[in-house]
Amino acid sequence: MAVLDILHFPDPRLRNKAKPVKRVNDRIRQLADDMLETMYLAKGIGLAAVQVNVLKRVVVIDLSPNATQPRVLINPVYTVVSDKIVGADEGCLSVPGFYEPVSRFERIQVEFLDRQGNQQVLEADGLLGACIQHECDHLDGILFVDHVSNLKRQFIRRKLVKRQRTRAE
Ligand code: GNR
Ligand code: NI
Repeated sequence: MAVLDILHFPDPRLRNKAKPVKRVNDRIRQLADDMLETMYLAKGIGLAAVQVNVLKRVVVIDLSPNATQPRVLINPVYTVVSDKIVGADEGCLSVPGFYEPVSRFERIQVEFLDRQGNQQVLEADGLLGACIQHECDHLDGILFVDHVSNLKRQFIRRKLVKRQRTRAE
């Protein structure tokens, strides 16, 4: 296992698009395990491979309070079950310290490969539904700050650039 470095907004590498996984092998399983370890250490509920600069369509999620329900979603694709829009505060490990309301579809169905490479289907709403939409965005180079106003995004960008400058000194 290994802890990976998480990229921070506005790092341009967060805009890269991930490629589908062709075969779920031990390398992919190792990546998923490393991503879970990284996510747990950072106290997040989800992580997409693009955030650790790996351009593969791999997502890990665990909403349980005690890190007991790790989910691995490979090549996730969701369809909208309820196109009602709901808003809830979101944060992101790549945008540390900022939380803003984001509009998402109320209920989705997601198809993906699990860590054995078996096809799975899951319906989700609430926090899990929002988290899956947030992670699928990452795989296409989209961040939650793209869903808030330009003013708020520029504000967050400036604060993070400033913080990264003082960290680098
Ligand atoms: O830890 C996270 N919390 C969260 C809260 C609401 C909606 C989405 C998320 S995902 C985020 C972790 C992260 O950055 N995943 O990409
Ligand atoms: Ni995120």
